[in-house]
Amino acid sequence: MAEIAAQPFAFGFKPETTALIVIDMQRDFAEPGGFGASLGNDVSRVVAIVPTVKRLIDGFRAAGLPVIHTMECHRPDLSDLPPAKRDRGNPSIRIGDMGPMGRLLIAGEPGTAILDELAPLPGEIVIEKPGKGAFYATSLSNDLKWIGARQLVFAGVTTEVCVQTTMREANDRGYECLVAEDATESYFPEFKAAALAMIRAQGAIVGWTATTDQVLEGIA
Ligand code: C5J
Repeated sequence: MAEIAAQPFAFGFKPETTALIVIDMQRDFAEPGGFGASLGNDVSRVVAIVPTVKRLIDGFRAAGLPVIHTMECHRPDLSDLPPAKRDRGNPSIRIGDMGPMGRLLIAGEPGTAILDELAPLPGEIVIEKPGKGAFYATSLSNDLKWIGARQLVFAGVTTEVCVQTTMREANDRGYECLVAEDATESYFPEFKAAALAMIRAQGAIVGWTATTDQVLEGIA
């Protein structure tokens, strides 16, 4: 077993069974006029982690390890968008409505795309997910079995919503999960801190946390 220096203790992994999952690094969460901004959030915190996420992706690619990307999005006919999700709260525009970057969080629209700097390479797995968790109503379970993954490293946004939900889903499915602390972000710094603390509490009850440098050192 190789190791990544991590909290609350070293993360053991086999390079041949380890994959990176980058959650929802989409224009809709990072740019003015997108879904995140429609909820009243300041998106600058998300933009700030892009170089770190890129470094992590580049490290996995250089080590020959799989990189999986997720995108939160819905079908154009909204058949996978429950009214409970669309109608909640009081956003400036709702999922499916036309915004400055196309229809909000709809597959194929410009604003729904992954940020150019972090774009998937041909052949990398891209999961389009209608939920906050990446296992719900997607092929992720099968894809991970197919590539033989057992340990998962997570990056992306937002820490306490889609990243943490997916980590919890993965943890319950028997994967060992680590989140790269500085390659994930929230619109709310206090939520990020609490999510990271929750994940690694009680002897890594959901998983481990480590810096991007620690992950890259471990997989090099
Ligand atoms: C949210 C996400 N926050 N990707 N989505 O609605 O975390």
